Amino acid sequence: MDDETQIASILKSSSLYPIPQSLKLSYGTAGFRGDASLLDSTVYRVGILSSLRSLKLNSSTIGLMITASHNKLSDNGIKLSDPSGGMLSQDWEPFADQIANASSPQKLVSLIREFVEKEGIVIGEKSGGEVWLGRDTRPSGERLLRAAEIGVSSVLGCVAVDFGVLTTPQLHWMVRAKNRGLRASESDYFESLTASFKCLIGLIPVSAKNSATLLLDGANGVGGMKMEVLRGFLSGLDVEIRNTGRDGGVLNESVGADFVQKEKVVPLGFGDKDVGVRCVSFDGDADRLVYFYIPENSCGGDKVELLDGDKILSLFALFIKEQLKSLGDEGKETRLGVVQTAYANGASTDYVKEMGLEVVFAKTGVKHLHERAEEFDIGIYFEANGHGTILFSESFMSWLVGKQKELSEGSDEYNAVSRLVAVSNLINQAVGDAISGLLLVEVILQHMGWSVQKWNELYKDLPSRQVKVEVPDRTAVVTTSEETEALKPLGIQDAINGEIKKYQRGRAFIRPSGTEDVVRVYAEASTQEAADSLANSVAQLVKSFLG
Ligand code: 16G
Ligand code: MG
Repeated sequence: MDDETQIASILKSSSLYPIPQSLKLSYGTAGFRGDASLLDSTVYRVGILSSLRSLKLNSSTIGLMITASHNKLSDNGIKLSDPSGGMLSQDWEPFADQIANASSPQKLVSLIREFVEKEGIVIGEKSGGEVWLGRDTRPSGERLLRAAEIGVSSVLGCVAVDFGVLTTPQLHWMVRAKNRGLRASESDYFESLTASFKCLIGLIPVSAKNSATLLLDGANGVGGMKMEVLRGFLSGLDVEIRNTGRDGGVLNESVGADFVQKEKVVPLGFGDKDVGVRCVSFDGDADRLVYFYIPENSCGGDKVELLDGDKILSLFALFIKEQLKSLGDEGKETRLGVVQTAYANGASTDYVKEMGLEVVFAKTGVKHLHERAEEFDIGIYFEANGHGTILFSESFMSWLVGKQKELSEGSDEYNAVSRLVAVSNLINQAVGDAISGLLLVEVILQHMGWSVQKWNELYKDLPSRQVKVEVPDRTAVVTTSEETEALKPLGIQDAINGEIKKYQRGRAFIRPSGTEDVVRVYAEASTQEAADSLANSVAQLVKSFLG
């Protein structure tokens, strides 16, 4: 990159976005996050990176989303979508770290020059790079999006397209569709979801439909707002939307999927009047969902029965397995697999294994689960916290579509194939999507004729406890790739094993957080007291080995 015009363009625009003193950012598990007032230079620089990524990949479209998900309102962040709709390829993360932290415009230019040369990226007025931008409802979003636009267009031949307020999964879906040459606008997203939902509802065999109202907690964010739009197109789903952000509530404050899943208590706006009703919570950028209900015997308390990502995964696995069963021997040959993390409740893993499914474990973080799920014909992945989706391989899809043409309409086999095709269109295969996940849960519950309570009975969660421990250096903890065992500090795993042995159905692990400066401890056992006690002893071990 010797072109004077290009260098001048970056030097000029980067002087508009000086890096705040002592800012030290790391790309983290899913992009940069921090206090919104400090992020202008980061967003601008990631804009440049997105353009380079587009140019590297034959000018495919890249997505850049401004969001800090479930974090507080005053934070913000960036998530990137590769052309496939998945997360930015991990081999570009170190470059993201480097340019985000470059101390001056000159340093920035020299890092970019070096990288462009190494990657063989060709920059030119006519290169046609394109980056699609979206943001959540945070007030800082508009300003930061502008910084991203300037970053994108400071690379010659690259343009930014602003799609305004979107959920993170909408942007990923749109980017995926665009790069596949399909219709890719927000209304295409709504149309695609509506059509496949309608198709699945039409394929429900008997009228055992469970038509009771669903209550949605929108976390005062973008998800509730988009569900309101979608609701206008849908029939067959009665949903009441609360915490839309218009009624004075604050984004993610005592509301939303992260709050409900971690605290296991009712979000604001829900209470005694909702006992027994099926409820669902989205997180701030609507890429996570968990279900819950307030139990009969809650006696005015605020505890909820939680149906987390593991339970959603189990429901999806059951439904898909049922369809494959209708396909006889060919269905049996289909490789249906499940991907979980070490956080998956042991009872859910037992449940899917008993169903005869292959279960593999991946490191925490969507990008890791997604990668493993691609190994199957149909791969279902979920984190307990509600991030997850279903992937259908290209070869399986072409087999399925061929099969649909061969079969006679209305037969059991035909219906099963049609359901699978519709699921592949309904579920957002780019990334976990609270809206599309909700629609699939709802259609399966109607298909089964199940209430939320009946669904909850699929298995009973083992009691578990999570704690975090602040240590001087969390990177001293190194784990195996599945995060189930600690390799460092030496000796800690033996000590943890010694504790686990003391408990019936005991299981515990430690891992360094990818988003906070802490070591996380997870424990489960046959009773809550035992899980608490195991978690505490392991936390003590962490303190003594690392303190
Ligand atoms: C990020 C990840 C999430 C993971 C969490 C773990 C994405 C989109 N998000 O939020 O999947 O569960 O980090 O956080 O990948 P931790 O490392 O602090 O425990
Ligand atoms: Mg999120």
